[in-house]
Amino acid sequence: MLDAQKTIHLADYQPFTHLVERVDLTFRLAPGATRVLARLHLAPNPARPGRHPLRLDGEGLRLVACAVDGQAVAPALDDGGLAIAAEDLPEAPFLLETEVEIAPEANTALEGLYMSKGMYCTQCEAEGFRKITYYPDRPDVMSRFKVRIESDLPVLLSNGNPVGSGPGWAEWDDPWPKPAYLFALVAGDLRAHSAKFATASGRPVDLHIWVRPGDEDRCAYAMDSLIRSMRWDEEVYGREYDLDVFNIVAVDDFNMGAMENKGLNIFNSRYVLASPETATDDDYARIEAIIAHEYFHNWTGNRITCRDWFQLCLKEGLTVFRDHQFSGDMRSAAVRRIEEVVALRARQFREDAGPLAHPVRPESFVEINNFYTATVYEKGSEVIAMLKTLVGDQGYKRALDLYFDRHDGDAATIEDWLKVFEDATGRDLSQFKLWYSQAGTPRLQVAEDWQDGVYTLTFTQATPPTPGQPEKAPRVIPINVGLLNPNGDEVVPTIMLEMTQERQSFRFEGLAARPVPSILRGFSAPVVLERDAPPEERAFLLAHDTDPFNKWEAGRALAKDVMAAMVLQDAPPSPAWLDAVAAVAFDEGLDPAFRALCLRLPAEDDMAQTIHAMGRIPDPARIHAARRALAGALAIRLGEGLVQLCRDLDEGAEFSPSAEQAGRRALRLAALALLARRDGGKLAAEAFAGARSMTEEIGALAALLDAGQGAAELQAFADRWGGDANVMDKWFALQVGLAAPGEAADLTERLAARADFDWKNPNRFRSVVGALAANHAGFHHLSGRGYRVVADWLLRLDPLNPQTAARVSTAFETWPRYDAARRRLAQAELERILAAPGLSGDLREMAERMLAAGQPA
Ligand code: 0A1
Ligand code: ZN
Repeated sequence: MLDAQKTIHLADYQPFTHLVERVDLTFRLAPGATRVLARLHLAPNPARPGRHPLRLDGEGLRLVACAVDGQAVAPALDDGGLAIAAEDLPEAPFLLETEVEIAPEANTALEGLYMSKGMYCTQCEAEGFRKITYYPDRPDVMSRFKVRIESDLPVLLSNGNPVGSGPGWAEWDDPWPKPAYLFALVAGDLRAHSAKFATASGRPVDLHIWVRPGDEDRCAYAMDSLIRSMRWDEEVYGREYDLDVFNIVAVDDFNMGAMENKGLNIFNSRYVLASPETATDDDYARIEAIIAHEYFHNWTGNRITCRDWFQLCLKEGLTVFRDHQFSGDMRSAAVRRIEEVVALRARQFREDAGPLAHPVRPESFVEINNFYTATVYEKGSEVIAMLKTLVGDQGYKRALDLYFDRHDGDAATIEDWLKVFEDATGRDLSQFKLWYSQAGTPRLQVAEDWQDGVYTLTFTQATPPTPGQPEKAPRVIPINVGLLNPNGDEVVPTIMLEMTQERQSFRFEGLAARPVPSILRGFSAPVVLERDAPPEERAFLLAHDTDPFNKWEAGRALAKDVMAAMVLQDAPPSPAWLDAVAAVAFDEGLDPAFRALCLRLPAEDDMAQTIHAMGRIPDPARIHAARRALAGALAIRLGEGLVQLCRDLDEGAEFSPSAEQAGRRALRLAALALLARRDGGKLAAEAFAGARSMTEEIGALAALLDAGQGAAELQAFADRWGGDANVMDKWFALQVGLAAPGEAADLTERLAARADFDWKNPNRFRSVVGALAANHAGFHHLSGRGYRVVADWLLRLDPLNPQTAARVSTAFETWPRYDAARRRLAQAELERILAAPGLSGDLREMAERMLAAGQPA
């Protein structure tokens, strides 16, 4: 199976040979030998005329029995599934019954049916159902599922509505046809946190969040987020929930964040459980966003699903876009937008600039699990944001209404999606579609001209080559622009310039003075704006721009200019930048959350990306030193004002996870971290000792570690939280993330030797190995130890959990950016991975794609 890596192509799509009209499943649960009985009501698919054999996917199953219309048959079996010859099948509808045996307790890959701390659970997206039973495991085969679970465990859950239960059994019926990837089953000794919801049309819904005993009191925020999500989807998209119950289950062993199984969402417990003592403000925001995301999938993903996995962005891009809208409505939209863009640049722009770059809708893949990427999710969402900007709010609403009307119950494509926009708005989207097929981040250059009262902006777009795509055609780029007078007044409020050509000019007439342009407001397109603005102009926009995103962006661009000059020219920290940031930091008219964002320096990896894009080779050690020096200079510039900030913001009010309080805490902690560089961590140590929330506790600890202090506090933290895995993950990640470049790899190994380093748990693995990969200067240390330690752990994890190993391996995706010595070291580790006997297909595909960047084009 592992050697037969097959590339799958979008162009080869064909409907499945058969329809699955109904499915009845019975599970007899036992850890070492679970029996799965499947009754598939099949019929020839009129979309595939002629007689066809029946080929079902199945992996790692022991077939016990197989019958067609009650007659035993012996299908052909191979590593990928079973086949029954056309001659052995009726030409009319028929019943296929199979019985298989599987061993959930031996399933370490966390895909299919597996066990986590005594509880059974499933993960079927993308192709996990084939590890449960023989089935056409593809999203365009939709069917009605009835499930019977037999087990002595007290809580037995599946999709849909409960239809019966008794001692040792329960039955579930899902009235909505669905693909197998949305199937779910959970069985365990669980406790519920419950609530009731009435939909807009009056349907009562029982809501339950199921957790391990003892965790019930940490579900309130997730439940509140769920209820707000349900209401929001009704109010904003007119989408109601469609079952009598909605269940969420928290599990500790989970490869991803969460999963939208119909009526039975399964979550990584870190995105459900929260209390002020254990969860940070960022955790609360993420829980709110992920609960919303999974809930929103009920319409965008479940009721309308994907025809094939190439269309993944159809559900993911749209659902991310919807969860962004939701979070923007629940919190400060401006602050959320800035955070989205920071994440987009850190993850998606990075991916787009390296060997793993691929289009939002890829055209081929080997292992679909490797395509749950920032490009499909985050860029997929940005593409929809652009569509909305182009067609306007009303056009977007009409298109979405048409999408739900026209495609409810379908397995749809990007063509279907774009067609509803064309039909609803009359626009031709053929050029826009390039956003789905062309990889790479467009670079946008701007030239200005001011003559006789006419101001002209001329844009030029170009997209660098990406794997398999040397040439790119110009795309449609909505560029939101506003113009300011030199006195700071806005003379032209935001307008959208629609760029469609490689080079294009836009004229503004009737202006009394040469304006200052504010370009790409709200980050209206996922492009890199290349504009060498003088520092005074950036400082001016930071002080005066009315668009909050661009106000922040001006400060960010200035910080990057300053850091780049420090790294490349040994320049000192620029006083102009220090003054500009000080003005924002102490401006009480601004939202504290916004001020905190302005105090956050660009990340080291982001700087490396920027320096690389300038055509220079980034030196991780110099970037690290420059960033620290810049923070030190800022701490001195802000002076005693920092103490005042910490005092003013310490209001001691009762804890609330509100965005308003979180913003104040963020600003206070930013000030505390800067102060720690000057007072040796005195105030941070006090803050740690008196912390009333996890945000403060971990924030103060971070400030201490960053200032080279905090050994005692680190120990105290572990003593206090040793029994809580989700909290201890923070403890591991924090130390590794903040370790000095030369110490990060050794620290990782020391921590990995601890008894509580349960490396088979994906959260724990990521909090240690993933944290080393994210420590830019530590991972890229010239000793090669960072690369070595990460590669060692990938090789260790791969045989047990290939999916998580493959995801963490993206640490290496930036290797082509660096100098020859580092490239050699990284390349050697990738080659070592590829040479490993028994390597999984997942990790092999990643290593091969990353190494291909070293080959001449
Ligand atoms: N569809 C889920 C994420 C998810 C994707 C793949 C998984 O296994 C390979 C698991 C979960 C979401 O978007 O939330
Ligand atoms: Zn999703």
